[in-house]
Amino acid sequence: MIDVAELGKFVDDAAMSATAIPQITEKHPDMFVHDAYRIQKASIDRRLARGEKLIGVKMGLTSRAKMVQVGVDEVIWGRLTDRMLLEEGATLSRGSYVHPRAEPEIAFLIGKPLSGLVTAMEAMAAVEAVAPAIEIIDSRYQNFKFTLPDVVADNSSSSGVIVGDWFPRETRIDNLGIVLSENGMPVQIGSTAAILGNPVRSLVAAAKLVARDGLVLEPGMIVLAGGATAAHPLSVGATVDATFQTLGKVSITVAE
Ligand code: OOG
Ligand code: MG
Repeated sequence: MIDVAELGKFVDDAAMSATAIPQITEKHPDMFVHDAYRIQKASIDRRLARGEKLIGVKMGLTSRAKMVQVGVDEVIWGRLTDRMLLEEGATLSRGSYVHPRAEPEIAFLIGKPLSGLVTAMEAMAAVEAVAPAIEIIDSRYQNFKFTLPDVVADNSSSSGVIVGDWFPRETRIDNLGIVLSENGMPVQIGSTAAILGNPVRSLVAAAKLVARDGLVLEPGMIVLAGGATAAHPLSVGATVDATFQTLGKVSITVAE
């Protein structure tokens, strides 16, 4: 039997103390993805009860590069809270994470309520603005190893979000070159087209998946479309920049 509340506390405690934990499926090999989403919600409800605010959702494993990197080939989602927001150019503390990685992403700012089965045009009509972004992911599992239900229970590794300048909804985001650099050296090169062919498809998927949990993407919420390249590990002393064709740069520096 899966104890949703207890496992929600297990992943929440791991995130709060930056402690690596064994995969839940070691003890519960028969855990369903459906149970994992209930654990995710239980862990985030604990954060909300402590005063954090839900600010949006992140999509994950929406590019081939990401699926290959973690060995899970299904699109997943997680919840973002205000505590995960970092300022553009901020310095993060390596010690607050287990094994953080950076991913170049596209962020959508929701302008009108969005949920359920929608077309790409309907999804874009609900968007207020788009921006370049970096997501900091930090699986709480030992060695960054997990199965599909494990990663879903661990809020799809959500850990930090840095959003760059916002651009109007009409701005092209379908095939923009991206260079992810560490201390000026390119470490990942890609295109926003790697995100399901076009990041808007990730927003369509977000609307569909959150609806299953009775959630609506509300005005003011952020949706992260998923990493366009493999994620890059963050080490102390690194300044990581994601530069997007026409959208500019987002950066983060890592201290002890
Ligand atoms: C799972 C989260 C994936 C993305 O953008 O694909 C993700 C992980 O790789 O830990 O955030
Ligand atoms: Mg991501």
